[in-house]
Amino acid sequence: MAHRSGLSFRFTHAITRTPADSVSSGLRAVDAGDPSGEKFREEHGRYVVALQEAGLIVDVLPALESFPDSCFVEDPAFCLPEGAIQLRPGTQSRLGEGREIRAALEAQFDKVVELPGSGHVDGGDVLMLDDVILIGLSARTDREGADDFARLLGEWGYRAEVCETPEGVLHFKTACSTLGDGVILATKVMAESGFFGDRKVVVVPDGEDYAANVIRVNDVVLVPEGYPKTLGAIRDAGFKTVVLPTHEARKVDGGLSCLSLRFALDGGSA
Ligand code: CIR
Repeated sequence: MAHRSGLSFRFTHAITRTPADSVSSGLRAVDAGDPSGEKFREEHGRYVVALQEAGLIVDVLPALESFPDSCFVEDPAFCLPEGAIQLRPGTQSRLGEGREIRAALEAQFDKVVELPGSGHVDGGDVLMLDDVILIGLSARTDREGADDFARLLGEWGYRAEVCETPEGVLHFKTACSTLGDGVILATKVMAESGFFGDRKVVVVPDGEDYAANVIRVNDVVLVPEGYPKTLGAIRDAGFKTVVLPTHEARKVDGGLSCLSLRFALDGGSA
């Protein structure tokens, strides 16, 4: 795959979904109290505005009460400039979310295909860089799904590599993000994994692992509120930042990347 400068952070559009009240029963590894739908919608509103201010046209889909985790739209799909892939999330309560987001993908892309085979991939396990797409095996993304996804990406002209998400980490991108311009932000464990080759890695300072999940959107990096050491490290590396509250999302193991599908249409990734 040829290096495509900006592929991983130059975007024109995003898809999001309003958090439902049922998010109070969203999946989580550790119970830190239920998120409130109302407070989550406030935080989500600020997130949508931040994406718009970063230059994106944002499609905000209506809340889906029957799927408590459906505001985490990153997991049931993956978007590239050429088209979108409807994924098959790897946990029972989220399996139907791929079908639910299909129409929104078809409204944006001429080409929409479903992950082949019968394996599972959560979009949270897929890290797009400018020269490779990393797919993390996890409790949600299995070997069959990852291999079939990598093969499909290969047919579309992309190089994909399958990696092992460290034990105890929900999704690959729970522990790392691209800051763009060849720089990765990663937890210490992830930074030491070897997945990032000789790329520059900004290591998340001790005690702030949650802040490894940020998103670079055009000229800014969106960073969760409450992680001053990570914010400083990202700024020191030369990036402009925007801080956003993610307190409700965090209660159900969600972060900034999970809340949108971001993509470039009409050559916006060039
Ligand atoms: C879940 O466990 O599926 C949701 N409560 C959180 C999903 C977060 N998504 C992501 O990291 N991509």
